[in-house]
Amino acid sequence: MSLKFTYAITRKPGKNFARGLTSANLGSPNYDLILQQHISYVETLKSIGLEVIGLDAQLDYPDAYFVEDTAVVTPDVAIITKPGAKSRQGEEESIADILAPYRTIEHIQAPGTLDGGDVLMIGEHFFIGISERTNSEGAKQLGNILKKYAKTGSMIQVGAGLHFKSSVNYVGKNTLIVTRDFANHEALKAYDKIIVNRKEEYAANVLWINDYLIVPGGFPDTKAKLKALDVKIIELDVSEMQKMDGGLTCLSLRF
Ligand code: CIR
Repeated sequence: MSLKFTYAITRKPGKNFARGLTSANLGSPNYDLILQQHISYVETLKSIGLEVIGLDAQLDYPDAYFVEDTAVVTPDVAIITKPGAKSRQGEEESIADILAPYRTIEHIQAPGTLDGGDVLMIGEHFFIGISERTNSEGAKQLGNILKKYAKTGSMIQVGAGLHFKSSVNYVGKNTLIVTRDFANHEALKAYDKIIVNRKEEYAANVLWINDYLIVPGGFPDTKAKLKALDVKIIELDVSEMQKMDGGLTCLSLRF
């Protein structure tokens, strides 16, 4: 199972990005530094062969550079989400126009809510996290849309952490990187696991893309564990995104 991505959509953080939602308590984020980190992220995606569709900042929506939450893109269809946080509802509207030339468009409808950060695609199957942002109605609608396109979906409770992908990600070779909470989860038993230690839980959010693994800088224990996978690892500093509860996967839509 190795899906090759061609495009990535990203959005520049706005000057007011620090007004976005956060529970991180890691101090105040710096605008110049987040811009630098965002440029490095975009350059990295380009360096591994992706065509990047870079969007301007959306000042009405300080969290809008976390574009992953606005859509779920499969090889056949782009499902435009209904973000669960009130302050983010509306971010998804402009994304539908960007994706329309590439995919059939479907929509999650109210009262369903769904954030892309809760959806993990592994080949033909999609795990859909039920979280503070994604409700079971939104997850059910996504499951029904996926079925139309011959894909399967299953729901999984997120518990701690903002999104499902804050805690669980696919890293190739039938392997997941997971926080301790998901280490023995029945629904994930078909996969081998790399378990991050309690102090490095943030590092469960890694981005597996075209045989590269992009990992957040500053998590040596997790990096050492991932090295055993024998994949090409690229480390990126995303400290300012972490301060806003976001990470590597949230910063792009890959398709
Ligand atoms: C939020 O709370 O919505 C943003 N500050 C962070 C979103 C991170 N997105 C993601 O994990 N997919």
